[in-house]
Amino acid sequence: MTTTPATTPDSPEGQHRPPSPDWPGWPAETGERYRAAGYWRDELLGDIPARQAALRPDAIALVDGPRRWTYARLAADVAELHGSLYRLGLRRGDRVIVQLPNQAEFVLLWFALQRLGAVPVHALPGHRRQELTHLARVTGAVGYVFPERHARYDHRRPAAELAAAHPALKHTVVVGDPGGHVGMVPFASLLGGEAPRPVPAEAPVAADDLALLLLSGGTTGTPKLIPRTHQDYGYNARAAADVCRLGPASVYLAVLPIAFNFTMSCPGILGTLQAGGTVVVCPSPDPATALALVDREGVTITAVNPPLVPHWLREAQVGGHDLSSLAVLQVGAARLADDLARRVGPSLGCRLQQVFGMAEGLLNLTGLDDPDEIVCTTQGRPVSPGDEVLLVDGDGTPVAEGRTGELLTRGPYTLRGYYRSPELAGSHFTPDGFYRTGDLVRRLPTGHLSVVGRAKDQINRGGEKIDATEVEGHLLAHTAVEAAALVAVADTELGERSAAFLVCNGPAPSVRELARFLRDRGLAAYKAPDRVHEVTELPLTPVGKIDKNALRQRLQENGTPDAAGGG
Ligand code: OOB
Repeated sequence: MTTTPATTPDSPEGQHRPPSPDWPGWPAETGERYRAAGYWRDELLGDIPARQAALRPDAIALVDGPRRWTYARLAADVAELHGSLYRLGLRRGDRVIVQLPNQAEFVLLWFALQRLGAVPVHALPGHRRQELTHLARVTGAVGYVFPERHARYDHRRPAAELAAAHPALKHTVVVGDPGGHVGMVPFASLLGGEAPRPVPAEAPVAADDLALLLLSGGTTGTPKLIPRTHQDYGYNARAAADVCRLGPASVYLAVLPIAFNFTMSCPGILGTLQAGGTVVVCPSPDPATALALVDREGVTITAVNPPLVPHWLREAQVGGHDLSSLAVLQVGAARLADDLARRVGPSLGCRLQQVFGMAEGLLNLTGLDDPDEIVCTTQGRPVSPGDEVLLVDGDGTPVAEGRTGELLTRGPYTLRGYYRSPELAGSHFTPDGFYRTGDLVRRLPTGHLSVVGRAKDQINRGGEKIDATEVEGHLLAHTAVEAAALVAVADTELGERSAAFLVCNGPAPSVRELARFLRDRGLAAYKAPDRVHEVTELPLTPVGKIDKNALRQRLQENGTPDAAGGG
């Protein structure tokens, strides 16, 4: 089913596609296999609205507050926006950084970019100058679409500065008022203006084209970019929608940021629209807002991360919402505690579905008919029979059945290499194309996986991934800091928070001071350490690397280690 020995022939000869210098595709014969099995289809993501509009023009496709789109209107708006983007100067293959919160414009823009064959780069709402500069530099993006303001942050001046620093970034589009910034295009002007004019025919978009670039949580110091194609991403959404049994009556509430792979296609927005259902955009994960929308719109399925779960359960008890339409609550992006998992069904009157996924590809879901014990204690099993899963020890040797190992995977929607990062091939992939997830996992005889730990240098802060190396680099730029190590500390609310161990040449900076320092350096706020511990030296392993296990152990043993500075 999901196991195939690492020795499966999978020669890299005759790659099907690209061949692109920017990212490695699947080997040609593997691609043929995926096509023959029906995983990959000759379908384009940009055609989803029009395809559904032909089947059910008057069905509701998209809801954002009081605004509602039938499939016919969605297809028409996407076509119009496609034309406007073309006239603006965007072309097939162009990369466009999209940094929008949860609003209908994200969905309209995304499909219009797909129609054009342009490639959305999914920035996260919290990303700031550091991350955006990196994305602009690596992708050579020609466009940037952002909100006027989000979470009390005005994006317009930083956007203008980003564009000024990157001459390739010619098109800045603001959802809202440009506020006097010359050259900034208001999104509204791209819709509802003149009658749509046909876009001149160009080389058609192909199903094996690059369709989008997702961000990886990263462990290498800078965010890595994940290439996804029309055929693999479409399959990702379809396979997930099948497990969730989505259909035209399904109503999906998009609660987590749309830019997340989870919300976009697991099955999320794409899976729901491919099935002819309705997507309701939730502007915030606030439980009262979300559960009121479940009630008002008859939501049948939605997705959250573990820290939100207790808040949702409490709101369900006290908020007076009618949640009878809700059939499935997906929970994923970080480990859900078994005890909390057991409370979901009884409290919300719906089925829990655990989701263990990654922007790189492999998606595991518990089934709607799985026994409660499996649903509450495992993180699901791969959604595709084409997913290959291998658990290995530190030497790369497969572990015995039932033992914990690092999860390696390859399959019809799992990347074969990062975008423009050939130097990562050796460290993140096996020679025969398996992606090394860095997750420590146990497998049950049923194929269900249980996530028990992590081999990668990352903190999972309630689903938000923090690359320790990246943050340490910034901490070292502080004049008081001589050495720095960032590790995860267990937290009842978020699962994990970050703790910085600092060797300082004077008084250690406080948590607040570091947060300000990192913000001024243009780093996303969630990456700032939650705790700071001043130490006289960092423990080293026998080979001279910082011994993070020893640091984590100190945190576990006494909470405030060494000459602790505290938070
Ligand atoms: C999702 O995607 P990413 O790319 O932000 O993070 C992937 C990593 C995994 O490698 C694993 O370390 C962790 O997040 N993770 C989980 C988990 N789901 C993800 N760890 C424990 N339990 C789980 N249920 O996080 C993501 C992508 C698609 C769907 C859902 C989550």
